[in-house]
Amino acid sequence: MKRSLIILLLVAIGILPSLGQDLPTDFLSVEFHKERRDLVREKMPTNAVAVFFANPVRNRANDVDYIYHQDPNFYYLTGYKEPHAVLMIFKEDQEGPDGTYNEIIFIQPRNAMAELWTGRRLGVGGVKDKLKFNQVFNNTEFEAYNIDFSKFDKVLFYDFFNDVRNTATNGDLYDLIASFKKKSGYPTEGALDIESKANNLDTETLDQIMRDLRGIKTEEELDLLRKAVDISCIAQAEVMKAMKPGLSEREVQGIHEFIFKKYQSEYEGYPSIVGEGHNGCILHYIENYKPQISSDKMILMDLGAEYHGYTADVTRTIPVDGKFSKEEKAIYDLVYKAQEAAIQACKPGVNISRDLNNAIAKRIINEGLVELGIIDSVNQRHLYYPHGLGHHIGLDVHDKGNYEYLEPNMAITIEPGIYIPEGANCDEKWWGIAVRIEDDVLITEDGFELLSDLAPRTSEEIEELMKQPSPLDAFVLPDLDKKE
Ligand SMILES: [Mn+2]
Repeated sequence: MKRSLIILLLVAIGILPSLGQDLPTDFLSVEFHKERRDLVREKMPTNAVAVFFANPVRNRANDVDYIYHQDPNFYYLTGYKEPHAVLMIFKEDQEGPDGTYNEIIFIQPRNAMAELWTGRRLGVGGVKDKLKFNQVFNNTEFEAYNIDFSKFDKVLFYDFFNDVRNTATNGDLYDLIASFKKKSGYPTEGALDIESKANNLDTETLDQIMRDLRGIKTEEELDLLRKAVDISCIAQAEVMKAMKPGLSEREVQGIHEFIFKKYQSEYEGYPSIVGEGHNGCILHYIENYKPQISSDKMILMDLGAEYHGYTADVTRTIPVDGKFSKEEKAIYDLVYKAQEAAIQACKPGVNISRDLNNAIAKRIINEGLVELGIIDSVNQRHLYYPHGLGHHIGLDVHDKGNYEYLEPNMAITIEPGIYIPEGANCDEKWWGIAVRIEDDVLITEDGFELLSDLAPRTSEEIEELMKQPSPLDAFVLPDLDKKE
């Protein structure tokens, strides 16, 4: 114990080399991040600077914070995973005391005491060495950093939400934002007004640049995304084997998330949604509170592993007892039919909303609902399919990307659903049936590639897989109530 504590201390103050050898090595490369910054610079207007801030630290309660997650734009451009940092990318070369530069980053300083508690920091040396930035300073130096923002035609940044805590530490994100506002002439009270928008402050252009870039995935990104999707699908398949009446929604969530972690996924890309029966009608049901799921219901499971920043988004809906009832199968097969048709139509040039949803998925669902007698006409307004068909995935589960038309190397979801709540205006045999099938699709030069093919999709394949035993069948824990 004592020895390990001393080692920890030595590492924390930088005397020992970092213990990095046993860490994963398949993160995005330094070259990737640099190339992305060069592409931002290329897309910037002339005589402009782009300013990116790290994500804030979020407090959970008292002295416990939520696990820190870097702002995806910031991570995409730097690889830096720590808070309290600001990055500036200049369109044109700038002259400084140490020569010419076109980017500069301010990061949180090393601090032996803080690192002992919360983990290693890269510090200025680490950012130079590992992330290959030349101009690196501690965030405490930003306030005194001499920059005349008024000389630029455009100062590009994302507007602020005024939700950042001012901590006792000098140079924290609150201070960085305050210094930037002061230096750039941003109004000290409230948000940006029309008047200041008339000057060189621009809070719109940067997001379009980031959408253009992040919406098209590189091979390096796709390696990570494929991994996240494969892991999520393997989890869905394993849960199909392990599913049985009496499990709790949370336990089902736990099986998925255990498998994510078994494959070294750091996080879930979004709060896991596991809803039995009518709970599936709540689109973002994350309470997952039902203690015992019933044999006569379906369970909707929408979960995504996040692997090295990239998140999958896969949904399967399965019968708890392994066999779809007649009504469940009718709705399931209809959603599948709509989804499969939309997937098959994925290719460059098409529009998700107009060409894939309205012309295909929605039409098929409405025609099917008429056939089943659930609605009267294909044009009837209803809320059984109330959401969009799909979205980009990547560093964000609802990733940045353009939606005008699909292009090669875009990664999107296709996720139609039908949700019939209790008391709906149709035969009550349909009540409580909620189905979503969500798959992840890569757009290729001439069509698409289904990324999420490791989890069965058709009702027949699902029933077949659910017959298989699971190693979890034998996993029995002591009963808490029986404790002496
Ligand atoms: Mn989704």
